[in-house]
Amino acid sequence: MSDIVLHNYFRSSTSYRVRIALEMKGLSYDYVPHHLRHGEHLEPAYLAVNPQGLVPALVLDDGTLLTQSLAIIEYLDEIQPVPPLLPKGPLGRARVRMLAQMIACDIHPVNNLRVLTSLRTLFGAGDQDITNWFRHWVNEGFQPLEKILASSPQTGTFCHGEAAGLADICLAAQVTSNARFGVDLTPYPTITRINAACMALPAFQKAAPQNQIDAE
Ligand SMILES: N[C@@H](CCC(=O)N[C@@H](CS)C(=O)NCC(=O)O)C(=O)O
Repeated sequence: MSDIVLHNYFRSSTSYRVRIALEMKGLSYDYVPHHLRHGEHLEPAYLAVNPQGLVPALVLDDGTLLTQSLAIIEYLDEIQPVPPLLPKGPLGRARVRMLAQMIACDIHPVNNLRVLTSLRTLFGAGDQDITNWFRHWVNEGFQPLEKILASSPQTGTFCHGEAAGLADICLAAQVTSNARFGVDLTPYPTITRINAACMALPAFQKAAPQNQIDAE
């Protein structure tokens, strides 16, 4: 039994973000899967853990609940500062948070399972409509992200310099989800290059959806 319990789902990109951070920090944790497609995250037992009915949720040994992947990752970064997931200076920190939030706040929420499900149930969307919707919102976010990354001298092997951090975690998790919807990455050479650099790192591989106990 670890001090940290992670409620999550192998395919969830926000769960993937937290798993990457845990692996990068070398923190051990108990993995509790909840099958989103089977609606397990909406059952009373899980709502008693996280009333929001979303994964990931981190439960600490004193019972403290933490939700919201970015808040969880920043907490992990503070309790285990090595390797750092944010740069030291205020401007660098703001830039990395900006890049992370372009994905976490402006792409992921509109492509979440419950949104895609509502498109079906409220508006009769079919599989192709859902795929088009998903691709549309990724492209809306990736076009400016590519421009910013490609034009900034602060971009290095990773989103910010030569070490992977919070923005890279969000980028790699989003690119992984994109694959399920066949998003064409050809227009995004910088994002593609950074994703490849991330996926060469053991933490990103170990945390990847296909390597989890609930993978299908
Ligand atoms: N802002 C939250 C989003 C969490 C979230 O939406 N998780 C998704 C999986 S990636 C989920 O639980 N979806 C369930 C649903 O949409 O019904 C975070 O960053 O942790």
